[in-house]
Amino acid sequence: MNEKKTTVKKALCYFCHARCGAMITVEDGKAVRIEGNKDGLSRGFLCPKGRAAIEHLYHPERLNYVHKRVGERGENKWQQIPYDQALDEIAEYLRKMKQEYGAEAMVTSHGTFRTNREWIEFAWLHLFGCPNFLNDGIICYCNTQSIGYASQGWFCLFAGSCIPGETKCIIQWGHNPAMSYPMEMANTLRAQSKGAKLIVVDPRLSDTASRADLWLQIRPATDAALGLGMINVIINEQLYNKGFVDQWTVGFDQLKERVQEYPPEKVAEITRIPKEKIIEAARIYATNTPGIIAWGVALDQIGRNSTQTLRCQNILRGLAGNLDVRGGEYMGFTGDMRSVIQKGDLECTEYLSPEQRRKQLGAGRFKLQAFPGWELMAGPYERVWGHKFPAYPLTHANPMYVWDAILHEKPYPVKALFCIANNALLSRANTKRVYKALKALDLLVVVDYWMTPTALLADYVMPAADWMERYDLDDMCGGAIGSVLLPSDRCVEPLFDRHTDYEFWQGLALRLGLDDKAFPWKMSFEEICNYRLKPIGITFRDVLDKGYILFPREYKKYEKAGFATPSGKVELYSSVMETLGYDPLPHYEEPAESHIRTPEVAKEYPLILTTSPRILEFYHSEQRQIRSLRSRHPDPLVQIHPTVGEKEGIEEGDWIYIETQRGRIRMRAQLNPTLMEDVVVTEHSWWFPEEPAEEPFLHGLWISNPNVLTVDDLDDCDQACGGWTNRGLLCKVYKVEKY
Ligand SMILES: Nc1nc2c(c(=O)[nH]1)N[C@H]1C(S)=C(S)[C@@H](COP(=O)(O)OP(=O)(O)OC[C@H]3O[C@@H](n4cnc5c(=O)[nH]c(N)nc54)[C@H](O)[C@@H]3O)O[C@H]1N2
Ligand SMILES: Nc1nc2c(c(=O)[nH]1)N[C@H]1C(S)=C(S)[C@@H](COP(=O)(O)OP(=O)(O)OC[C@H]3O[C@@H](n4cnc5c(=O)[nH]c(N)nc54)[C@H](O)[C@@H]3O)O[C@H]1N2
Ligand code: SF4
Ligand SMILES: [Mo]
Repeated sequence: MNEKKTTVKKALCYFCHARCGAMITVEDGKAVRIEGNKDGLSRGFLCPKGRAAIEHLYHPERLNYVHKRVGERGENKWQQIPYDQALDEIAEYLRKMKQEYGAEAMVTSHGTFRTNREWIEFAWLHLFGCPNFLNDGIICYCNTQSIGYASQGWFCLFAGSCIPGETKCIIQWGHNPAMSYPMEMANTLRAQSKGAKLIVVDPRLSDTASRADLWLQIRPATDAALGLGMINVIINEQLYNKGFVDQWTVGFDQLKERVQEYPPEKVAEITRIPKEKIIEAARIYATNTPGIIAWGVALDQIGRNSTQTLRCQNILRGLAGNLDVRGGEYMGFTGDMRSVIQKGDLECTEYLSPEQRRKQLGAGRFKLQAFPGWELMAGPYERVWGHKFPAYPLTHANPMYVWDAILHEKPYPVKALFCIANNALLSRANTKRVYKALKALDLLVVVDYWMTPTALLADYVMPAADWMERYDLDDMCGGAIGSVLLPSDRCVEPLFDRHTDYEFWQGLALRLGLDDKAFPWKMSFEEICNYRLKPIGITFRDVLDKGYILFPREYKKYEKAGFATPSGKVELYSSVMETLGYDPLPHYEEPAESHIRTPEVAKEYPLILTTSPRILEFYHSEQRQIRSLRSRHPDPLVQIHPTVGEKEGIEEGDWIYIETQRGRIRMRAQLNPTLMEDVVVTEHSWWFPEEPAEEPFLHGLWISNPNVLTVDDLDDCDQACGGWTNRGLLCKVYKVEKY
């Protein structure tokens, strides 16, 4: 009998941002076992999603071949064609489209960072001449990044910054890492057990809040007021780091004047957090240094208060002197990592003409996270960090403008949309409008693992290879960006006609003749990794052999080169915001819908809706097909207070409707006595692969998808970045009598 050929491959799990290390046993070319990599940064940890990766790889419903539409859009009638033929046809379409309408008539659409691919796609778009990259980053972390660059020339991230034993205070603000980043949670608790104070800001007692030393139960979407109140206390009680503030910040006096408008009593009224707790939180944060304010996605999703809250957080960090100190907020590239060719260096942004940049959809209104902001911040970044200023987290077209351009050809027609690693019908606000726009397209291409609701509307559905079928070299989230390199090996050859996302763009680039320009399109992905590493004299394989490279950290780098802002200092008063025409100091605004701003709406819809919390078993709309995961969490859940249950005759587990002015969905009720009485918390991204595919069902798109409820009016968006409001809307709930 022949012996089986067995190898063990070292890869990274890409089912969330944590990038846990995995060891995959491969027998005769087939992956048979997965375990956590004990020698990796994640110390052997794998959550249930990671452990289901083999089920995911070989799942019978995975897309294995290109599906080309033959029936009406949404009819679920397809022809199977070879991948190369599909690329030929799409390239031909793009050539004609560019001639007739210009390169800006296409848009690419993304969810969250799943592959190491966004920068490659930027290179592609810039060489093609298109400014329209659309990304859920607008409501997820990219605000944090752009505002961080504007305020102090870098953005703050928990991973890699928190050092148990040295970090003295952690604020988890609108963030529940117990579900969303288990390793971050473990590190938070480790730091707490070594003396750090843990403050959690959340309208409900989340798993993270239940471990807090101080829980601030906040009215949804009023977080900017809390930030301003804490700054007020820290300044008025003179708790700030005077040496740092005098030497390294600008705008202290204007800030001091502004925050006098936000005394703790007033902030208590706005946020519903008792005044004493606001004062206590400010004192704890300012006197327990070094400390960290972790990023939380809630703050990216509170519309008009998003940029304002994130500005406050950066100001708090500056006032406390927590920036770029050990155990505080680590920033920037260090050591040899400075010499590695960064993703931003390869984005070919300089090939996109100023004329094309100005066509970016929405950039005339929401300027900070688009080319106008990028252009202002690029100079200081390049001066301090010595690399090209990345476009990928910062230059976004705005979805609402994109839908308008598709539906009304305003300000110009958009004909083609490419959804890559994005289930747009589930992720974007106001699903009805997104649906209309997708239906009106000339060309919709979806690159995915599954036939999702979004894919069902496509002209071409391209099967994607997953992380076990591709290589990667990452520099995020396992540690701090700027000081770590994490490699991921290909465990098995791509199955069937699946291709990597890189091969998708490479195939189109070569067909469209983009390879005569700056990006090395003829290289394989592994060769590009080697190219990036060449300046430090190692190869991708060397990094794989080592497992990862953690570059030694340096702190207080600003003492040598200043901060990467226009003034070279931490800008408490932001010159970038001012130049773009926004308030250079933070302020508070009532949420889009509330008892105070829209009392007439509150009469019919008296409850406050937040559509959020992450579920350990699922990544957004993914994994609903994976039996081992779905069996642990079969139905969508909505949390309500027991008093609401009593009033509406709702019991635990009942199906209930959640309704806003825009529509209604149903979920199963969970009675949660720790909620504020009038707050309703839904899960998000629910669809049902087991429901019929063809229209009008689209795999249950309309049943439990909370984006049927969310709002996409431009006036309700964050005015600097364009993020819409998923948290802090008005709703009502009532029982589904028959289901
Ligand atoms: N109401 C409400 N809406 C929200 C949120 C919320 O809290 N409330 N959260 C928002 C946030 S923060 C985000 S980041 C977005 C997330 O939105 P998305 O990132 O769009 O998330 P998914 O819905 O999981 O869709 C991703 C799709 O990509 C596919 N995929 C996964 N990996 C790969 C890959 O490597 N290559 C390719 N080609 N495909 C891949 C998956 O199968 C899936 O169909 O949702 C946003 N929408
Ligand atoms: N298992 C799993 N992990 C994930 C994901 C996933 O889908 N599944 N998604 C990934 C992605 S893309 C993201 S963006 C992160 C997000 O991860 P988190 O930042 O942890 O996001 P959420 O769990 O949506 O919300 C965090 C907390 O915000 C609270 N909250 C709701 N509204 C408000 C408000 O107005 N103010 C405040 N202060 N708090 C509020 C909620 O009650 C919740 O406990 O998770 C990532 N990790
Ligand atoms: S925490 Fe994230 S990276 Fe780690 S195993 Fe789970 S899904 Fe994968
Ligand atoms: Mo996200």
